[in-house]
Amino acid sequence: MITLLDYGAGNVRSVINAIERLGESVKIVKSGEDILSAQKLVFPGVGAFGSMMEILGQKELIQPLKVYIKENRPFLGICLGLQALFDGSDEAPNIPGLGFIPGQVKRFETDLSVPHIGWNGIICHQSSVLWHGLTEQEKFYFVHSYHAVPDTKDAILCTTDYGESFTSGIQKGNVMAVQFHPEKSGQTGLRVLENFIKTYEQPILPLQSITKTCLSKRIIACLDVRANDQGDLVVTKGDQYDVREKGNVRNLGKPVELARRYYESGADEITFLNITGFRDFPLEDLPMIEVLKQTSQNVFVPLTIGGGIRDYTDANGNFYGALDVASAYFRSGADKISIGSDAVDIVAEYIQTGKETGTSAIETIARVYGNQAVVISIDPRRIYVSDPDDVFHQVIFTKYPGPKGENYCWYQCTVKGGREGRNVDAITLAQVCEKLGAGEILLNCINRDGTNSGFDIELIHAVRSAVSIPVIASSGAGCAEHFLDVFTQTNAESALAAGIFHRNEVPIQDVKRFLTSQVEIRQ
Ligand code: 1PR
Repeated sequence: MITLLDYGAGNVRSVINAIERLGESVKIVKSGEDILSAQKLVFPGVGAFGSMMEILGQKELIQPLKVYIKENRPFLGICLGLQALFDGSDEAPNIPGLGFIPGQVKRFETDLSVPHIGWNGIICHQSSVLWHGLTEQEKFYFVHSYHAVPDTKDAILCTTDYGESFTSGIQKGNVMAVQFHPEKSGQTGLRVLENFIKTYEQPILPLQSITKTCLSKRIIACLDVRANDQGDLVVTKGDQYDVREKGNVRNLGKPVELARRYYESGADEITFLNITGFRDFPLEDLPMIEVLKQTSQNVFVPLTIGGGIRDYTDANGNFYGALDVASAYFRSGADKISIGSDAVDIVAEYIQTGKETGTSAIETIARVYGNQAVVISIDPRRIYVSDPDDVFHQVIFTKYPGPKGENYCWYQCTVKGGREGRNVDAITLAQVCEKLGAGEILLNCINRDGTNSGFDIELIHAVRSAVSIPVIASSGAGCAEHFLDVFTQTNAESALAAGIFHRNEVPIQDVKRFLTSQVEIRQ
């Protein structure tokens, strides 16, 4: 029996699913007594340090946790569950941590994008039961903006490089904690969890073979999901966002099955877009929540879900905030949510008033679940101009002139799946969303979507250069070479494709095989 400390933020469903997959049952902590009577305690933390410590305090769990840890009983902290062991965090300067390891949690200071999102390696410094079956070549999934800085080196279990070398694991006796997410790190992560759950005789140290770790570029499979005309939830795919062929919604498979296939084929992440979410409110459109729940039982890489995340009042006058929708998605197994149409309206209002309201979907969700959990999905379309001064938008010079020979274009943001344009450009949208607390940009391009003609490198380069959060390049992938193009010609951290994966034209393994030795990739 594993006792799990769920203080109410983020995706503990994945941790429960992973532990149950390993054949163990899970007991959720309801009171301090449950901590004190635990045989093995797992503490997955997500969100922000300050709110985590406050909630632990309100629930009177801090003292029992301190007692449990001091007694050197088996403990595995994950992500914020590692940071909590320290004296405090720069993220919430006046709120003390558990003070078990002397040191402070600090924000990354690097030119690289922050949050540090994706698959990175570890260099082991201590023997541990956690390392059974590992070779030190493995990659784990990280997602965080802050990292722990211990005062002394004795508790450092492993380190990882991201601009600087940082502590990615600590161990003091039976108290262990990792900054990465084992429950989201595929088979390798499950092995680490299993090593904690099952007691091995001796701690071991993997063969030391690497001296530096490197963040991989991520390959993401995207599933656009909607009900077809028969009412079945299907994965569909548009051609420049038109998902109908001869009047019918294209049906490329079942969402749960396809997601599982992509996980098994090596997808680094899976994204679901509920593409009719703008009209079918997700809390009334429960099949999508069910898809997420079922997927997270079998898929142990990060899941993002988008569609319909906005404030909503139903026919009976009941109000639901965007945070309620996001919370339902997180509880069902999502690690990140993506906001499309609502982000455009939020930014349009911001441009008019110049003020942050503190109440937008981006701000409210980021406050509770952390910036890394908020992705902005942009659906831009090219608008050509002859002279950059013709419009107030951020304009780029293009190598591919418009129909009248125009040498410039801006990228108009659209809402409702490209049905309506707004007077906001994609570069400004990305910048404002970063300012409001978004942690990542999913950058589609209507002109390229479903065309197999390659990513819009000009758009991706322009947006990635304008923000310091990670960018997912999307739309237009037609062959493995297109992934190499986007990774070598822009600084995008990841690339997403749909059509070529769904139709099995270019399987994920082929993309990865092609990129190996040219780009850092998770094998
Ligand atoms: O506006 O917050 O409700 O979110 C709706 C979400 O649904 C948005 O993220 C929006 O991008 C998406 N969406 C809405 N309509 C469509 C459509 O296709 N008719 N899909 C749609 C957008 C774009 C990508 C696609 C890539 C790669 N799909 O997700 O997967 O372009 O495709 P490719 O590799 O085949 O070229 P809200």
